[in-house]
Amino acid sequence: MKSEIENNYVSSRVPRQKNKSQAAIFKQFSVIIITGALLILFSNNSFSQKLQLNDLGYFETPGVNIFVYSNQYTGMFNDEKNAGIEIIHHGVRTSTGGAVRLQNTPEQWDLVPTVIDRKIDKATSTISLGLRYNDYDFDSRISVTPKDNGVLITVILDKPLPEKLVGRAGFNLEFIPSSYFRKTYMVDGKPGEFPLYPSGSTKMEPLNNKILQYAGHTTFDDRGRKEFIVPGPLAKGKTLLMAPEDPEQFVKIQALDGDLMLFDGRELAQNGWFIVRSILPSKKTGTVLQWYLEPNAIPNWKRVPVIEFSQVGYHPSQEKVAVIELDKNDTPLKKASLFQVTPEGKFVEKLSSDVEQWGKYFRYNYLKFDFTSVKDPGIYFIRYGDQSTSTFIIDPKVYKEIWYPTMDVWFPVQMDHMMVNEAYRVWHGAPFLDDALQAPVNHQHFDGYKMGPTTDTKYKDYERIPGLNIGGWFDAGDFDIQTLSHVVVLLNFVDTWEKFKVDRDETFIDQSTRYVDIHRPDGKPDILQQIEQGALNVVAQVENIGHPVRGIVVPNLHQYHHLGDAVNETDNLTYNPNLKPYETDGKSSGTLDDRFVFTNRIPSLDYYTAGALAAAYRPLSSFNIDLADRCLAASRKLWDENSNKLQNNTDAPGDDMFVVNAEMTAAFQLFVTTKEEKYSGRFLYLLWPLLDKSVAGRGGLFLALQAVPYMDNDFKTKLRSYVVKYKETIDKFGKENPYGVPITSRGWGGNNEVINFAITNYYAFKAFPDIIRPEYVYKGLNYIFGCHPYSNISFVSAVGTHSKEIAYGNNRADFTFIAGGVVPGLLLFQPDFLENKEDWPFFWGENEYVIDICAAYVFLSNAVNEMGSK
Ligand SMILES: [Ca+2]
Ligand SMILES: [Ca+2]
Ligand SMILES: [Ca+2]
Repeated sequence: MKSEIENNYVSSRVPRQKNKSQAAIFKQFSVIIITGALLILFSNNSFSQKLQLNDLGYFETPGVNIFVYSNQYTGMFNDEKNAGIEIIHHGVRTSTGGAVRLQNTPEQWDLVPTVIDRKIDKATSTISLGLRYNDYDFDSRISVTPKDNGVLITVILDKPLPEKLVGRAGFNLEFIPSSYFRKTYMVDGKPGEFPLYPSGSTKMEPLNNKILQYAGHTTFDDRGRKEFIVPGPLAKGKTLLMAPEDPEQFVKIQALDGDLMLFDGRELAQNGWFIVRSILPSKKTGTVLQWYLEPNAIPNWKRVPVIEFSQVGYHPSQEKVAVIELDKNDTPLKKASLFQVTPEGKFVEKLSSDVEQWGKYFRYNYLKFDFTSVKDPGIYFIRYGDQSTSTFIIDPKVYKEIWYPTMDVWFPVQMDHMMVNEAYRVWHGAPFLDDALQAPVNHQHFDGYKMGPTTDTKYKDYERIPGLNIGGWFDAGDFDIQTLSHVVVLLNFVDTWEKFKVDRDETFIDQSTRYVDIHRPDGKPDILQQIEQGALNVVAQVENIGHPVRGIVVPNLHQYHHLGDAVNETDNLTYNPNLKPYETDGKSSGTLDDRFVFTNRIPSLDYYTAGALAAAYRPLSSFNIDLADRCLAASRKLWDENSNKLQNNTDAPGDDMFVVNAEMTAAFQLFVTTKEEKYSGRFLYLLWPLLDKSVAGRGGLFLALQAVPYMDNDFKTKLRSYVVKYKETIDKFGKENPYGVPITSRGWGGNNEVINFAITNYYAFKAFPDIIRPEYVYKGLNYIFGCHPYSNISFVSAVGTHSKEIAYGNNRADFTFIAGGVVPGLLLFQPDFLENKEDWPFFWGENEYVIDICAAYVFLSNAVNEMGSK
C-alpha cells in the first residue's frame, strides 16, 4: 500500500497525455454540480455521437472505441487481459475480458472460452460470436449492437446451463484498476469508492465446488486443506456508474435483467482487475441476459498530440528528428520549435521550423520535426502548439552513462543463488539452494516447458541432479533459469568486454559467501564477474547432465506466480520423500518444491551453448582460469558430440535457419578461441548459402559482420554485396513506419528486435562505413529512449528524463521499477491499437524486463559511445 502511494507521487510528476480541453470541460462540470443543476451533467451525454461500426470491425465514436473479440485469448497463458469485449476510452484501453466466464474474479490460469465463430452484420451493425467451454460442453452466444449512446450486450443460450455451472457461469467485463484509482462509483444511487488496495470480504468453499484451472494446475497453496477462496462483491444492484466525476472514464452499465455485481480481482491475484459481473440464470434458453453499456464520450474529443523524442538526448553530430503523433481528426500545425534552457533559467527559441507530414501508421497521423542543425551542447525542450516536452541534453558525452544502471543495479538484482544487498536494502536472499530435481517424463509445465517420453539423462524422475545451485540469473520477472537467454547474455558480455574494454567496477561479488553488494567496488571488473556468474551455471549443466538444458523452474503453479523475495519461492531445503509435506528435519523437507530441470536435449541449444562457453573462455582465462578451462572443455564436448552426428562436418546445412545459425555461432566462437581451421572451415561452409537465403535480421549477416576482423580481405569483398542488399531491406522500415526501425508487436513487444537491429547496423557501419551510416545505429536507441508510438517515455528504467517507472520486474506488486531494466515495449491490439501501459505493471508483453535484451542494451550503449567519441 505504501509503495503504491509513493509511486503515485512519482507518476504524478510524469506529464500525462491529458487533454486540456477535457480539463476545461471537467471544471465546467464541477461548477455545474456546485450550482446544483446535476441534471445538466447527464444531459451533456445527448451531445455525444452514436457508436458506428467502422471498416476495421469495431464500434467507434470520438473518444470511445468498443472492440468485440478483435483480439482473442491465445491459450498460451490463458487470461492475459487482452481479449474479448474491450473499451478504448479517450485513448486509454480501460476495459477487457468481456465474455462468459466461470468465476467472479478469473485469474490468469482460469479457463477462458474459445471463440467458435465471429460474425459482423453490417446491415444491423451487430458483432456476434459463439463461445465454447470444451471442458463443460457449454456453448453461449454474445451479440453487441449500438443502442442510444452506448451498446446493448446480449447473451443467448440454445441449451440451459450445465448443472455444474449454475451459479458459476456469468457475463463479466473487467476494468483496469489504475484508471479508477482515486475515483468513485454509484450503484442504484448508493455511492462507493474504488479501493486503492484490495480489502473486500472473502469466504472459503470446499475444493469440489471449484471450477478447475488450466490443465489441473492450481494457483492456490491450500496447505492440504482442500478448499479455495471466493471473493465477495463490493456492491450489487441494477445500475452501476463508474467514475461519474471523470468524463474521460465515466461508464454506465445497466442490467436489463438480473443484478450487476462489482468485484475486486486483486483479492486473489495482484494482477486482477475490477470486474462487473452478472450470473446467468439457470434453466433458461434464448436471451438470458442483457446489459446496456455506455462509456461517456466527450463531444468532439481529440487525443492530445504526443511529441516523441529521445529522453536521453542526442550527440551533437547525429540526426535529431522528433515524431509527433496526432489524432486522425486533429489538424496538423505548420511549425514546431526547439528551446534552449539558459544558465539563467530562461527559455530561448533556438529553432522554429516547418514540420513534415509523414502520413498514417495504424490509427494515428504522424509529423516529423527535424532539429539536426542544432549542435550546441546544452539543455533543450521541444514545443508544439501549447505543449512543451520535458528537457533533454545535446552533448558529446550524452550516452556515456546510459548503461550504468543496467550493469550496476539491474543485473546484480537478477543474480540467482546469491544474496543481493544495496546500501540499506536487501533485494533478495540467496535463493534456490535446493536446486534441482530431474523433471518427470511426459510432463507439461505451465511456463512453456515440457518433458518428452525420455529424460535424455542418467537421472530418474524426481532424482536430485547435483551441482546446479550456483550462478545464473533470473530469466525475467519470474525466477526460472532459461539457458538460451544465458547464452545470449554471455555472448553480448564477451563482445562488450572485448570490443570496448569496459572495466567498470561498482559491484562487490563474492561467490564463496554468495554475497553481492551494489555500489561497492571490489577491485574486479563487474562484467567479468557477470560472465563468471552465467558460466558457472551453464557449465555446471553440461558437467552434471551431459548437455545444456532448456531451463530450471519451480514445479507448482502456486509457487510460479511468486512476488516478493526469491528466497521464499522454495523452502531452500532439499526434497526428502521420507518426510511428510511441510515437515522438515532442518536440512531437508517433505515439500516437493525444489525446481525441476527440463532436460531434453536440443541440438540448437547445444550449439549455442558451445559458442557461448567458447567465447566465455577468453575473458575468463585471465580472471578464473579453472572455470575458463571447464568452459572450453564443455564447449568442445558439445561440438564434438553434435558434429559427429553430422558425419565429420560435411553435411549440408538443414532448412532450419535457427539450427544453422546456432552451429555457426559455435564454429565462429570456437575458431576465435582456438584458431583451429576445422571451425572456420565449417563456419564459411555454412555462411554463404545462409546469406543467399536471407540477409535480414540477426541471422548469418550479423555473424559474418562479426567475423570480418578474423577473416581475410576476400571475405570482406565477398560480403559487400550482401550488406548492400541488407541496406535495401532496412530502408523499407522508413516507409512502413515513421521511426525507420523494425516494429514487431504481437504477443511480446519488439524492443529486442530494435536493439539487435541497431547492433547489426553497428557492425555493418564498422566494416562498411560507406554503406551503413551511424544514423542506422542511433535510430534504434532513439526509439528505445522515447521516439516511439503511444508515449514518449524511455523504455529503460531510470535512463532518460522520463523513463519506465512502473514495470514487470519481480517487484511489480509494488508498482515500481528496477533501474536499468529494458522492457519489451509496444503490444499491438488488433486491429490498430499499439499500447504500452505506464500505470499498470502486469502486462509482461509490454513491461517485463528480460536478461537477453538487457545484455544487448549494454553492448549497444557502449557501441554508440565508441562511435560518438570518434
Ligand atoms: Ca520464465
Ligand atoms: Ca566488481
Ligand atoms: Ca525445497
